[in-house]
Amino acid sequence: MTSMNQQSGKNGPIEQYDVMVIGAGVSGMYALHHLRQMGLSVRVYDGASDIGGTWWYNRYPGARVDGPGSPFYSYTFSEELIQEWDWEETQSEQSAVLAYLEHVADRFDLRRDIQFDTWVQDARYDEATQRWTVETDTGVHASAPFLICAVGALSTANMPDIPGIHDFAGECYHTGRWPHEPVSFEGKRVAVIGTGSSGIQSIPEIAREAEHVTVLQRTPQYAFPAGNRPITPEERADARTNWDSFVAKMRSNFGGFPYDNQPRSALEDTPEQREALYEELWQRGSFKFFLDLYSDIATSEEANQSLADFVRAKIRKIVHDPVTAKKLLPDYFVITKRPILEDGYFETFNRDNVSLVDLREDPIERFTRTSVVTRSGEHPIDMLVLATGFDAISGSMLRLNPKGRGGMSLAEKWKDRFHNYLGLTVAGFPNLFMIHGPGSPGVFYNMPLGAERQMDWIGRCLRHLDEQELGAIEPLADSEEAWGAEVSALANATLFPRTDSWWTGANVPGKPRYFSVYLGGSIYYQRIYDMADNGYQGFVFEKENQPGNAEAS
Ligand code: N01
Repeated sequence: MTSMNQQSGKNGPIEQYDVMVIGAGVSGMYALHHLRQMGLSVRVYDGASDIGGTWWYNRYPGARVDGPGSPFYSYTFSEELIQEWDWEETQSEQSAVLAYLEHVADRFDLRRDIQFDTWVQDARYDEATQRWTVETDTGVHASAPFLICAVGALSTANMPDIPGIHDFAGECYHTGRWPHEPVSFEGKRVAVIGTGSSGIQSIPEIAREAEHVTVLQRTPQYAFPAGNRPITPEERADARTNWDSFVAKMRSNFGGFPYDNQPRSALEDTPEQREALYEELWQRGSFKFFLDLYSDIATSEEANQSLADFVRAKIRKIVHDPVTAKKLLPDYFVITKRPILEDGYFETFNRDNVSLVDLREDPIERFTRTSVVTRSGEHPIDMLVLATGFDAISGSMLRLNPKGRGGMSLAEKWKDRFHNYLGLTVAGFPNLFMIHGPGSPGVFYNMPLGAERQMDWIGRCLRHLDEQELGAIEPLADSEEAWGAEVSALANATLFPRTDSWWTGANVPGKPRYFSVYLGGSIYYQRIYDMADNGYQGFVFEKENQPGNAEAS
């Protein structure tokens, strides 16, 4: 393999690398480190001004890890990182996670190979040279045999298309594109659209400062106590002393966390026993709530109903005004939208300066320069917060829209479904790899660990190509079909596809509607390594510099 050099193209010099990576978030940072360890020349591009990806952009008030928390939402590739980094809280706030990632970037001198403030506008494959070329908005023209898309599963903001929204003359912020400068809510009338994780984390914070907050809710949410607390010195010492065994457990656990999977069905217990378990988990809080639940909450309607009833009763109890409480009651299967951790969200509706609009009965009609108008009337506002989420999982790949064989665009290929193989590769797009793309466990797995494991597989694949003097790898269309069927079969055995959510693409108008996450958890990693061990089953290879000379595997 080559190291970085330059060649001349018709538009000036073309930088040459072994691998180009798009995205300098958690996945792209590890990709860079891993590929460098392999002795490859790597260039990373990111539109942001520094590392961190989602943690660089999502600076809204209240932003915190809302998964199973620190210290297990972190890299595992370097033992030193756990030894030298002091996580303070179980649900670390955005600034703490970003500080950790900055430490990783410093520690491994990552920034020297990352080009920031650089947006990749075009990425296309050249069949004759078996190389990808990219062009950026800063005039960079670069080429490499391999393109790794670490573009983020939750990074393309979903902007609602509501009549008059662009006429609104007050301040307007999307939670996923929050300004770096402080935002003051003091004395302001703020409307928040969206009650997903971002809305539910930010609304209590905004309400503490603002004159008035109007929450515009399309779908009520089940939300669970975050249970954030300081990490004790004993826990920190335990993680440091026993890091290897924690990592081994994370790698074998379904979701990538160091906990035991719960084998018991909810239906084995009496209603009183179930209630007692739910109450215990509710009091403790944290994402561990879902990990310590019964095994069939996401598969049995009856089991699901028992938890849904429990949470609805909690909401009714917390929220004083019965009319508001009723609007906050979700009416779909619990946990079939991404579970949310909250800290004082439901209590916020007991404040005098907070009101709730149920958009299902009182929809937004339009915005004016100074207000939002719903069917029932006008709400004057100074600020609009869009907590409207993301074109998740596939959106950032489609925004990049790479061009593969014959100039075919990914948008064309993914018109009806996000065809891919193993959630890593796409037929017609040789030598392109995705991290946390559709068809992978991505957002259903510990994301830093998942990124490491997918990247390790990609690294091994690149080594295989090099050793075998192969120039290109690409999945067969049949392999994509079979993988897509497996993704859907796993999903259809659960209640998840039966609810509209960003997992199913229902939050973005016009998006293909199906559950595109691989629900096999840690089994996925076994599967992809088995395929590699069996000679990269389902892929087709080309010899180096002999395009068209394909060998099926
Ligand atoms: O986005 P969401 P999010 N009109 O899609 C509503 C991760 N995360 O940014 O439910 C009116 O969940 C939409 O309504 P509905 C986490 O995985 C992590 O909150 O589609 N409303 C919903 O209420 C999370 O799940 C962390 O009917 C509209 C809301 O906007 C994921 O990111 C923190 C609308 C969007 O909720 C996404 O969370 C935050 C419209 N036109 C998030 N369009 C941390 O770990 C959308 N909505 C720190």
